[in-house]
Amino acid sequence: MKFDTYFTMNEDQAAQYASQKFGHMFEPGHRVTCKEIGDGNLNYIFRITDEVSSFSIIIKQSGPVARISDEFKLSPDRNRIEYEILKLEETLAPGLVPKVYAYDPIMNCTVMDDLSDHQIMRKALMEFKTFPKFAHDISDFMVNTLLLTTDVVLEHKHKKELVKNFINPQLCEITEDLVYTEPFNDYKQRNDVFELNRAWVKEHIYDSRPLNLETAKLKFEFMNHAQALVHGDLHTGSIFVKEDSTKVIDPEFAFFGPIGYDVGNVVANLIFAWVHSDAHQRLEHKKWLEDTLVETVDLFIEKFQKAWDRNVSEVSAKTPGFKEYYLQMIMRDTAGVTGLELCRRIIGLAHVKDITSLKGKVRMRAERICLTSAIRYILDREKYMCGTDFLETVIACESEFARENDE
Ligand code: SR1
Ligand code: MG
Repeated sequence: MKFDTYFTMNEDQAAQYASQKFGHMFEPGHRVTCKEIGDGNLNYIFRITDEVSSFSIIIKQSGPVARISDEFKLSPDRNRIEYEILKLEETLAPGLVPKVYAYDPIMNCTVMDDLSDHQIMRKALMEFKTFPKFAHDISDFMVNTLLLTTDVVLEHKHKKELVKNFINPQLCEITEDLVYTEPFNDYKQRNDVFELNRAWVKEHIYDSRPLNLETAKLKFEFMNHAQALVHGDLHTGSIFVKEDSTKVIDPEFAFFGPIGYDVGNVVANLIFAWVHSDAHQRLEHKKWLEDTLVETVDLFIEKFQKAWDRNVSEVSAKTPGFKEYYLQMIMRDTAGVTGLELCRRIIGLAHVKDITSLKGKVRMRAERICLTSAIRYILDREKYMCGTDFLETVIACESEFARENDE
């Protein structure tokens, strides 16, 4: 096999491919085995291990359709986007992304570090683990990859070149459909709503004119506000963690969009972990998540302001008051996206295990706390200025649910 024509590989073929194309990365006399370990919605992840030295690498291959459903036809060029972005992010946020070694535009594969000493954060949080460095690391990652790719920092023509290079229409279309459109009207009839909340969702989400109007506004902001190079899918399934390390993976949805898209995804996914810990009565873990949520938002704001003062030289951006205006816009978008992500993972096609692992009334309650919070984040998004503002909403919605249901 020459691997000079694209096809999607099985484990044996991936092992052969690794030996033939990337044999130089292993010791002489290596004998590689391969296991497909992907559990995401889109790609194939092959772990290639040398049985002699135990050294391993990851080969990520993108297929022509999504794993979750072949309704989604996708250009395998997303692999190039991912490779180039990981390279760029390593320069902007050193140590916070996996190292990438090669990209093969024929087989649509990227070769990168095996992070098997880390764990996917969603899974780790569902096992009630805590990560003391997380808020520091993720706020560093966001400030550095986001502020430093805006045109308040970059030379304007250079920034426009980057916008062109990372135009990502198919993956953006998935987000436009799955995050911004379908959860609010089910117009493609592929939402998947938990039975005990179906009537509630119809009344409070599908039939809410104010919510439909505000989410339409947010959708066109997402499509038209080329503010910074966003990761585009920064949920806890895109973050690897261990006690002293955080690595952000999977930037294939990246494009120039609103900064709040990334920050809001992080906040919403901490809230999913929070309702999960609450459902299991793991109150200490729940408290750690509350502190982490507040700290993540507040550190983001604090570091963003400091990085702004260090890096911004653009003449208009230096106008007194502009930094505060800009940050307020980011917080408003963050609140909107927090609400959108909470809705879409509960109502839409692509769910999260924090919620789907819960059963019966426990799941119904967790979903309702998320959804009532989501509505507030979206409708009142101008009011969110700091971490505590975000936390107060979920706590208020939890209390209201308890009152209304005589708990
Ligand atoms: C068809 S892809 C569904 C979801 O999986 C990805 O991780 C993104 O979050 C996308 O929305
Ligand atoms: Mg992904």
